[in-house]
Amino acid sequence: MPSILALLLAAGTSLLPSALAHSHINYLIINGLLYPGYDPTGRTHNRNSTVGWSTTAADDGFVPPSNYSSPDIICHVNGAPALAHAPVPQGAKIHLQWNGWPQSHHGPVLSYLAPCNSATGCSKVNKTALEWTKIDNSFPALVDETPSPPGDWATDTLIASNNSWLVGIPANLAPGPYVLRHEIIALHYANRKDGAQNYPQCVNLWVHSAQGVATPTKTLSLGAGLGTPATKLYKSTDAGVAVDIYTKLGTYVIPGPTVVAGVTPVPLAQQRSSVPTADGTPVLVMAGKTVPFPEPTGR
Ligand SMILES: *[C@@H]1O[C@H](CO)[C@@H](O)[C@H](O)[C@H]1NC(C)=O
Ligand SMILES: *[C@@H]1O[C@H](CO)[C@@H](O)[C@H](O)[C@H]1NC(C)=O
Ligand SMILES: *[C@@H]1O[C@H](CO)[C@@H](O)[C@H](O)[C@H]1NC(C)=O
Ligand SMILES: *[C@@H]1O[C@H](CO)[C@@H](O)[C@H](O)[C@H]1NC(C)=O
Ligand SMILES: [Cu+2]
Repeated sequence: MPSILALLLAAGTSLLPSALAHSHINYLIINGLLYPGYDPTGRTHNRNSTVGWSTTAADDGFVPPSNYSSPDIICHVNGAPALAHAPVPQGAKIHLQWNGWPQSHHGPVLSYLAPCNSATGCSKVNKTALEWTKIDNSFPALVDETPSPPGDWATDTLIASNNSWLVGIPANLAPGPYVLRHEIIALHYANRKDGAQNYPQCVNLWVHSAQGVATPTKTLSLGAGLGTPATKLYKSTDAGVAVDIYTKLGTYVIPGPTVVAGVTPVPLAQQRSSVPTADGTPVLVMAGKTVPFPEPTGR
């Protein structure tokens, strides 16, 4: 598909189907433990063991800039909270496994956290009220334009990492329930009106203190005015959204707010060494309680 797309782009045609191969997060791995994501394309889910938010994006499609102020930009089309949370120690690196990614769909890879501020977690959270803080912007998203644009982007690193991304949870993040909003912005059509494509994916996490690690001196508390509602993250006129990646850019302005002070994303160079193994028995957090992992269905 990428080569056909490249040919069609080169020919300047507008006869492309609107829904080419897209993707979702199939699963995540935290310290060797695997948690199922939500597959909108028809897999049967045991909602008790799925930490990925459900969506109705059955075509694995995207949210366009014209919908940046719609609730669909929060956690994808009709996004609804997962019941379960993956427990994650402060400072852990989370491996997010996308179900493939088309090479032509160059762009940045972004990650945000929003606290749920509830003893029962995120399963009933009001998504419009979530305040998002950026913890990763894939800096630099545009890696190399040689020998010719569009060149090498964060998505090319993601593809080279078996379609995965490593997100570091800040070591000093206040324990509790959070939604992780992970997103790719594909820019292959961003030179057209309303052409950028946002692929947001949400998963529930329950952050706890890491055993055997000194308590961080300064706790990172998110939300309460520090974060941004997802419907206010981007504008269709943003320099990093309305952009022609087929001309030489030199630099690229990553959309959205900057990464919160004191948090260092996993560098691009370390993304590629991310080949995880998953062989442990995970537990989940449901309504604030740690529970055994139910039999997953249709993994
Ligand atoms: C999900 O959990 C609820 C509450 O514990 C239980 O009643 C229900 O049977 C579970 N469903 C599945 C499919 O495991
Ligand atoms: C944008 O949002 C509107 C209103 O919710 C919806 O009807 C439309 O399908 C959305 N467009 C896309 C491409 O998702
Ligand atoms: C959800 O949050 C939004 C934004 O804060 C608010 O306007 C709305 O009333 C809330 N909805 C419910 C059902 O509480
Ligand atoms: C690459 O990802 C696929 C799922 O898309 C997975 O089945 C496979 O085990 C992964 N390979 C490695 C080396 O992690
Ligand atoms: Cu596509």
